[in-house]
Amino acid sequence: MNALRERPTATSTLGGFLRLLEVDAHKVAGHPDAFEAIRSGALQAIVVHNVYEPAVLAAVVARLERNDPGFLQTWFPGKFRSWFFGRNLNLAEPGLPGYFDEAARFSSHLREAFAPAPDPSVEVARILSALDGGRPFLSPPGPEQGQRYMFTTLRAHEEGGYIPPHFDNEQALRPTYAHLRSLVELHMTSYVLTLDRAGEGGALEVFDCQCDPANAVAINRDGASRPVISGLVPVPFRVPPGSMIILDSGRYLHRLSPVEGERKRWTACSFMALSRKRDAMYCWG
Ligand SMILES: O=C(O)CCC(=O)C(=O)O
Repeated sequence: MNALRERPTATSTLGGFLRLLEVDAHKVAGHPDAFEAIRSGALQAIVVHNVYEPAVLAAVVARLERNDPGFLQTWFPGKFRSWFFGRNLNLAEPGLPGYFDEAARFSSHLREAFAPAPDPSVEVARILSALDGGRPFLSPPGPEQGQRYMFTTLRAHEEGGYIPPHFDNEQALRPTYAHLRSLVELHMTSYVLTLDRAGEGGALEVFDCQCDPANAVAINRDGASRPVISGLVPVPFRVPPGSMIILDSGRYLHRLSPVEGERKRWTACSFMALSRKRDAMYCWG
């Protein structure tokens, strides 16, 4: 018996600016232009429901809670009260020493954590690809033969954990992006797949405040031009376990509101950008 209740497809406008497509994972083949609509600015977000069944995720989260596969654990800056399984490219060492060996181990731990279900580098990639006319979604190649970046990272946000407002396009300036920048276009998007939701809080909040990729880089360089958000009411997403949101997080200012209560918020999250040849979407954590 299929444990999933299929969700109806819907489009809506939230907060007067955010155009959203909601679609069930079984129906994504009917929306091959959805990713292109994000690139063109006609859509800002897509929520895909039923990417994984609840029973699959319950087993995955139980394994993550005891770090059963032996993932590499790394941390957000302390005040964010959150950590990664895997290594976030923003927070890696410039020059990426050891990163590609870690990436190879991460990819087999990820497979193990989701087995017998396909892990996100397969299942999420398949769904994203269907929403982009069949374009492959895969981790970018590293500088040396056989190397690959981490397709994603898994994240745990504890009570009080948050991420302050930012544009993902700002990341292009980081020294750890030196090689990746040569492979991808500037504009980034992201997905966040909910593995387990916090009791309260832990919402991805999106502001009606945008900048194009080149401007995001300028804003990052010049703190004085950071956007003022007082007075803006964000659109909150508390995406249920098994569903994922794809967001134009490069262009739209967003943040993670503080997790409330003891239950951790577990997610898989990747950043994505078109390869310069436009023959793939590269995904990294
Ligand atoms: O976890 C989320 O919902 C947002 C993550 C995010 O904004 C980021 O990592 O840049």
